[in-house]
Amino acid sequence: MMTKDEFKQAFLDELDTHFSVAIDEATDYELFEALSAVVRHGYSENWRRTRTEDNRQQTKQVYYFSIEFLPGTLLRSNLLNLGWLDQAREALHDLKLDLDQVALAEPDLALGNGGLGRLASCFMDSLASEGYAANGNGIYYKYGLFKQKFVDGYQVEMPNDWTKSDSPWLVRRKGKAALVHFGGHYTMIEQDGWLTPEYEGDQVVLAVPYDIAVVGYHNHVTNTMRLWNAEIPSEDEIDYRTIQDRRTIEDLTSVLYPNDSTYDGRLLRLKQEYFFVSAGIQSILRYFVKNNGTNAWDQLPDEVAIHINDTHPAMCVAELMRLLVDDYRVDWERAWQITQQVMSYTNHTIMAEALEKWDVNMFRQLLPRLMDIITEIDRRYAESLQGRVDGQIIDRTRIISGNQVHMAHLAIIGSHSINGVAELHTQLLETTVLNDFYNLYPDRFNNKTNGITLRRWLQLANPQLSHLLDEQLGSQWRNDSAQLLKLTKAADDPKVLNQLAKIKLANKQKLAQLIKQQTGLEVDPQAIFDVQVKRLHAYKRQTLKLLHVLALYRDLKNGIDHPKRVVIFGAKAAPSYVYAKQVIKVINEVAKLINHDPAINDRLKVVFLENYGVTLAEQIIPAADLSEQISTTTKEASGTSNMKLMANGALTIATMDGANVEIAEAVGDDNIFIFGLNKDQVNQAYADHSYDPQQVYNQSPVVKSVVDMLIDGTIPACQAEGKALYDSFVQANEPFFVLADLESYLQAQARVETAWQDQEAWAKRSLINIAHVERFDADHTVQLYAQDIWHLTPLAQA
Ligand code: GL4
Repeated sequence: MMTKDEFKQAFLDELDTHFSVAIDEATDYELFEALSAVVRHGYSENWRRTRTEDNRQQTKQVYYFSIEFLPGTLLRSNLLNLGWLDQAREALHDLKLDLDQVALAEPDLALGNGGLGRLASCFMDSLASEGYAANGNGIYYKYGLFKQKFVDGYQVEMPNDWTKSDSPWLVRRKGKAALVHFGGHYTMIEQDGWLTPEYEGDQVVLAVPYDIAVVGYHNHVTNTMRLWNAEIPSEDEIDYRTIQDRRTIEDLTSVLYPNDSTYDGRLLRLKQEYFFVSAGIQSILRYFVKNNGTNAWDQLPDEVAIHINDTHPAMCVAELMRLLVDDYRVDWERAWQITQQVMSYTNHTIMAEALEKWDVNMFRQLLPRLMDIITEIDRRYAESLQGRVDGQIIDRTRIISGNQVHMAHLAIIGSHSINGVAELHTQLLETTVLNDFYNLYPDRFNNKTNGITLRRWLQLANPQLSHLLDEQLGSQWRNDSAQLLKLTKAADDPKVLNQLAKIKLANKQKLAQLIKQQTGLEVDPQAIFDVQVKRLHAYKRQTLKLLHVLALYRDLKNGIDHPKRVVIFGAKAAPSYVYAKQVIKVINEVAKLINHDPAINDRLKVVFLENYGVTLAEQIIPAADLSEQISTTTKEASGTSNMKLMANGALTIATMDGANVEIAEAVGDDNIFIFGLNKDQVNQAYADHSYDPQQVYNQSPVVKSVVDMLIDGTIPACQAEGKALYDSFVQANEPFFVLADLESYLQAQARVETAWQDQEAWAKRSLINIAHVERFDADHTVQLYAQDIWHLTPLAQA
């Protein structure tokens, strides 16, 4: 344990050692670095010991392969998990410093796009906290997710050169580097009776790991997240003398999600995928061989689980086969059995564009040996089913067909477990997208509904609410979220409800300050804070929210009153996603119009905060009254902002999509606002093309009057974009059912307004939401993965 005074001394010592400055001369970043040095001392022994304990106990470990991670900032979460947060806060306070202020100097680690990457980081935190030996395996991108700015209402992307700030959390481990080979060609030669590939003309890249400690909560366990950087092998330096040459290697890990609209962009992405897969698997096998020698391969599944997070790391299947067969000379059949036992795969979306397929020729050129291994896996797969099932099923499920490599098929065929991320999503996988595979291998399919780490999303983001929970429940809920259910006992206690309302108001005041700082806008903390934060995508329907805003504006202009509301958006659009960028432009122009219209008199404000990311989410979410989860039913695999907002007492307005279904089940109909088409109606409309948006538009005066505002000159400065949105809504077979759901959505919003009138009843609903978030605690989710899929037992703690 560390006392406040010890912490203070350690901090001052670090400041002195690193920068030779006194507190009042130090910059915020220097203060942050000194703090992080104290924190590193706090976990370094645990980090080393976790590794040696894993080794000594021969604990089975999971390797979570993910092309994205979104850890955000680590200072306060490491302090929390070490059990030092309060002492650090007080020590800094004594020194006239504010920990939260200093913590703002830390840039977000943003090596992912959105929900998928953030889920990976929540899981890392939960796995360490539950005492599992778990390793993240990903890419050390030089440029993280772009920084978003708005210029004239348009999104502009700025490079995020995060490595410039020398993150104190990363440890470069050159000694653990691996070589990854691309291109060239090979011939099989016989060596001691074994056919072995001999390569020629290939390019060799050095993969150097940067490790980040993942500190478990109050349990002395510290795991590793390993990010691989592409470098020039030192023996090849001579061949890479020009900057141009060096770039061919260094560019490999430069950018997160290269633009895939060009051949070169796609090739680069494929290279990135193989790069971190090969380096990761080589390092796993090296460690295994060090401990077990080269004759104990049957034990591999007892010591190693490899998880394929979405299709990007699906090559894990083929790469493990390649290394076992080519390098370690394991028979194909035996290697295949081992591979299937080791691998498991999570599918994160039913959107077709995310089920990756690669052109066979491109694949072969970049990875000739791997292509042949995949061809052999595919041949044996087809052969094993021949005569047992309908030939068409074989054709539809093969890995290679139509001159393409189907990565999801590779992941499924090579894994013993395939899971979706919410009950509805898994059911849709089983009955539609992956139905053939489900019929072939029903036992491999299972659901693991997503979860969030309540340490970051409740304890750190909302200290006041956490304090109230301590008062009501004792502090046990911090270790065991099931305790939160006991909060329902206080659902009718006016004192508790009042405290809850006060905390929400205080959080809203804080957010109002941030909004003022960043946009210059004044917003009233007494208004409904209505929040939609997530990536910008047609299926997530920020457009529906926009149409609601327009409806409110029209009403207010016509003297029809509504409760005061502040609508808050946070969303990045993919740089090449034209439609999403048009939506941003229109929202920004609508915001400008409404916020400056004196007739509105502050009854409605629209705030689009720039550069949404983990840290901004931590500031917005605790201040939300209403959580917008309004995707087209069947399209959002799970969602996780829905869970974060719920944890902070926001009420949800939602379609019955993704994990919203389970949230509704947990809180009950009275405590959520559900609207819109259900899954059967949506699927029916897809099947028989019965959705006719033009008809909805013509028949509903409400719909027509709102949608027309996009093209009748109401909104200045975005004629083209307004028209683009309008056209998208009325086009034949419009796939996101915006107009179909609009009236139902407006009615649900009317129910929200009625509910808002009774503040105590609102607070009661809020309390019930908080109590039931225990169902979406990632600690629980990873336990289920560990038991059902990876077969891990927690480390016996030393
Ligand atoms: C996503 C889903 O879209 C999202 O619903 C889900 O919560 C998340 C984590 O499972 O995965 N799939 C992809 S691709 N990106 C996501 O955010």
